[in-house]
Amino acid sequence: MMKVQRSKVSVVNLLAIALMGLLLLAGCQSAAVSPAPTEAQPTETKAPPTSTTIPPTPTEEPISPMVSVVDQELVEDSVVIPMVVSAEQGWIVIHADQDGAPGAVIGYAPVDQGENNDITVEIDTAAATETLYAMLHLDAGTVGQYEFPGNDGPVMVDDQMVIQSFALTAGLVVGPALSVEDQDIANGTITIPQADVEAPGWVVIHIQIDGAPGPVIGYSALTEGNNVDIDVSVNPAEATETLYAMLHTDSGTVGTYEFPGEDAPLSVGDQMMVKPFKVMGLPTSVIVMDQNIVEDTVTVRQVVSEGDGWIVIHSDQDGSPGRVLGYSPVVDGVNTDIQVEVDSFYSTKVLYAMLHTDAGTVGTYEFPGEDVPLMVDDQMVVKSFEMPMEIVNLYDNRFDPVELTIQAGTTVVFKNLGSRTHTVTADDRSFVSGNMRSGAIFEITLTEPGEYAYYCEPHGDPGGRGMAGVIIVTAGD
Ligand SMILES: [Cu+2]
Repeated sequence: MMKVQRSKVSVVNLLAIALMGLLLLAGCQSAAVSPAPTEAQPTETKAPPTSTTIPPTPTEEPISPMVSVVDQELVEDSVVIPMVVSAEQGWIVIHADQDGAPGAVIGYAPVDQGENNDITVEIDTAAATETLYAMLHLDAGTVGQYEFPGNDGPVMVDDQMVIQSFALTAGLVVGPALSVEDQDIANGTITIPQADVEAPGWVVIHIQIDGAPGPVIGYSALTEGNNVDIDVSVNPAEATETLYAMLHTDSGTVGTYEFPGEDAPLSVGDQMMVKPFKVMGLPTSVIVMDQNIVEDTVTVRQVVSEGDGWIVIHSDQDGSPGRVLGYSPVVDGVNTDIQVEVDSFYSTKVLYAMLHTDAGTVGTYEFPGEDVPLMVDDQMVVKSFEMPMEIVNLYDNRFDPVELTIQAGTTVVFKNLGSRTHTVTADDRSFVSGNMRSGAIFEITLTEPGEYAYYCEPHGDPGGRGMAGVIIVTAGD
């Protein structure tokens, strides 16, 4: 084994010597014939100029502010701006689109001097539009505090804003959203700052009754998506001091407001989209709803008075205000839910609430006398209202009206305005008043459709003879 190894070593040594000789020969040949190694030469030529020009270049070049954007999906209520280059500390501000131009600011984030990458900006998604604008603003006021309107205006380069628009390709859920603001109503227009809907709808203005939305006094159509500064025409004399803006659907005939009907309030979960707001500058006015007299009391919902005065309830006399049934004092300005005690016996189905002055002895109602109706532009300030109940008067010796048609469920009040004693007795005796002296009242509520003949026992007979009448009850709503 040892011998074999030795002989091998000597062979290897010989081969190594021979190879070295060959390499040396080759080296001498290549040096003479082929060109020098390619890598060495450029390094030698480039090195000298680089070393002399590096230090001054970056600091002397001015920074050109720029914003680059990409269309993107809205993720976690934020957008990402890939790159912003700013000459100084500033803000990247996201604007919503308004009529093809930058509108409301919906988010912002600080940027440093120089290049900023992948800036995440949280935005108000309720106010976001499909098209958004990323705009470079200064941070000129208190550093780190976004002041706009104020010191932190847009960065201007050659009189141009540094701005790029981009689109939200997905993730933006439009509405429903609604915002309101307190405002002056004097011009007859209410402005709703914002209403977003997923399909065409309506923004509807309700007055306030019992602390909740009551009758509608105006509405405007909404287009699908984002709606801003929506004007709604209303009659200020019909407006309560607190109004409600409510979103309704446009479910029936599109473009026609149908409520009561198919254009019901829009709900999110179990919640209606409704917001209260206050109005200033209400004109002298009276608001009163149809109502029955309950416990000799009428409620007037709102009186806006010019000076102290009285709200006076009148009965109807041939289509105009007649006998005074009751009154309550009102003060200068807005009065809400005024209870007026009335003499219900002399009430008519139609009643009037009229604003009178308190011109004589203050606090004493003097009419006829000095407390005359308040006149605004030669007009009385008066509102008529109706009692849902029906009235049949008993005279000597007749019923008035003789024939009455009502809907099922309506209350009928019989009042003896005559001097004698009468009765209201159904022919089939389904209702019997008993003796009604002068001034007596008898009430019935008929719920079943049909024809109900009745008579006065002393002065008539069944079958419509003498002092008799009939009530026709139709099916209710
Ligand atoms: Cu009679």
